[in-house]
Amino acid sequence: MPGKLIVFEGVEGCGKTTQMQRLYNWLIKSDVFHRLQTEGHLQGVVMTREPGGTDLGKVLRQLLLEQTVGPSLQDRTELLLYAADRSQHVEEMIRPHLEQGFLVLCDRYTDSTVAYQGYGRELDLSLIQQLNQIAAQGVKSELTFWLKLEVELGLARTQKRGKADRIEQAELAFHHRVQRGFEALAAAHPERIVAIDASLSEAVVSQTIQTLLEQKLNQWSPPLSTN
Ligand code: T5A
Repeated sequence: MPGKLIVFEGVEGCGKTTQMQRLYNWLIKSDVFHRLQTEGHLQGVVMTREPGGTDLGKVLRQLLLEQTVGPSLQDRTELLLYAADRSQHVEEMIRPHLEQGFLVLCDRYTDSTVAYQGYGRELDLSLIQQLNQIAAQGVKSELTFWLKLEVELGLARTQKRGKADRIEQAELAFHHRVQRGFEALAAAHPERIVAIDASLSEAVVSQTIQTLLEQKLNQWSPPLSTN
């Protein structure tokens, strides 16, 4: 597919949403993006997220994250709802944009299911892999920024924001298992997952991500004059 999927991952409060927005703001004004558009490599850039990247996804997001649903939501049901959200998101939003040549920036994707439902909820990892395959239908991240932050630091950041959602309220041990999931994923997929020290200031984290993406974009689509 002519487009590229770029994903942001990490534990609660690691700064994904902040960094995705900052990357978007930088990208649309950057020389590299302008060149890629002018040379016809890219059509544009869009931002999206999981859960909640489609109209159906917004309803599923409410079911998944609102505390009121918490006690009745079984772990396997939770897994299937995330898979349903992704299936709709890939078909309705991600794949069409990639086919048209867009850069798709996505806040969480398949790795979150492995980390949260696999490691966090301790559901069967091979089952999760199968479900990820069914939902993603071969659409894979080209580059994943793993914003690596201590669990306690991330939770402290989200607590400052106010009321915690259903998953943020899970026990501390759950969040540590999730972190181990991201560590295992990063070790297994060094070709795609880049760890970023998310304890640094927003501006420093942002600069690191911009530099890495710029390098990747130049690598994927070198300037025509050097071909
Ligand atoms: N989930 C998701 C699963 O369980 N399985 C799945 O398959 C999928 C796809 C999603 C939830 O669903 C779970 C994971 C999640 O629990 P969400 O609201 O999208 O819900 O939750 P998060 O993705 O965790 O989003 P958050 O908004 O809570 O965290 P972010 O996006 O990582 O952090 P951000 O950017 O909002 O920043 C949090 C706070 O920290 C500050 C910000 O200003 C903000 O107040 N901050 C910094 N402070 C200091 N230094 C920095 N460098 C900072 N960067 C940000």
